[in-house]
Amino acid sequence: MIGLIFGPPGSGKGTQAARVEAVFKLSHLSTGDILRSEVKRGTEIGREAERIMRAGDLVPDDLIIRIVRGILRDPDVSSEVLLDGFPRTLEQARALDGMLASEGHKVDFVIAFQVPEQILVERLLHRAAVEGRADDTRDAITERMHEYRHLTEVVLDHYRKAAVRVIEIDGVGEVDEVFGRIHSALGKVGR
Ligand code: B4P
Repeated sequence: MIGLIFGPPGSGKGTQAARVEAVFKLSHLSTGDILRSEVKRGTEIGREAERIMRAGDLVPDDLIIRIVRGILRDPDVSSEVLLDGFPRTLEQARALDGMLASEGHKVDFVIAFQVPEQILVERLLHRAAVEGRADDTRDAITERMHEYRHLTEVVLDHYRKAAVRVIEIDGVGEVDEVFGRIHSALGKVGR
């Protein structure tokens, strides 16, 4: 079972993925978390990614595809996975489809959040005040929204065209309320 959690920056991907993982027994794999951990450890990948992430840009496709391929090939990683923040470009989506097809799998569902941009910006600025994440500055947020609209949004159409079940979730409201919507929608698809 391979699920994707998809949406613009600040839509609640990481927040809700942790809950979906706990309730539906899927392994949560966040490319953003992986990159932040590489930055923190000062690895070669981290050094390459740090400046790009800080500016709100996407790291190069080949870098992130290499990371995800390595993880999905790891025999210790469960085959029941919830991918958070990946794929973020068409090239990443095609690479993921290829990796899964070579094992006889495909993406089973996409949870896609809808949240107005004004609310996204408010949430990210609030997080900036609380956590001080390097990419939650006003300039970086503007760039992340731009990258989402120009490079990432098309990934959803790619999966719609491939007849993958896309579960649209209204991401506005309390965290528990949003999770309730996901819970009932995933229940209906037999998770
Ligand atoms: P991510 O870590 O994926 O960052 P994000 O889009 O901001 O989502 P996140 O999961 O952290 O936040 P959430 O919406 O849950 O990526 C960071 C960067 O890494 C990217 O910009 C890029 O540079 C790089 N990257 C990662 N993957 C990549 C890839 N595949 N290709 C290339 N580059 C890649 O939450 C946001 C805030 O809203 C939180 O403070 C949360 O508490 C709050 N919130 C959530 N739900 C809420 C609700 N219902 N109500 C109120 N607040 C809520």
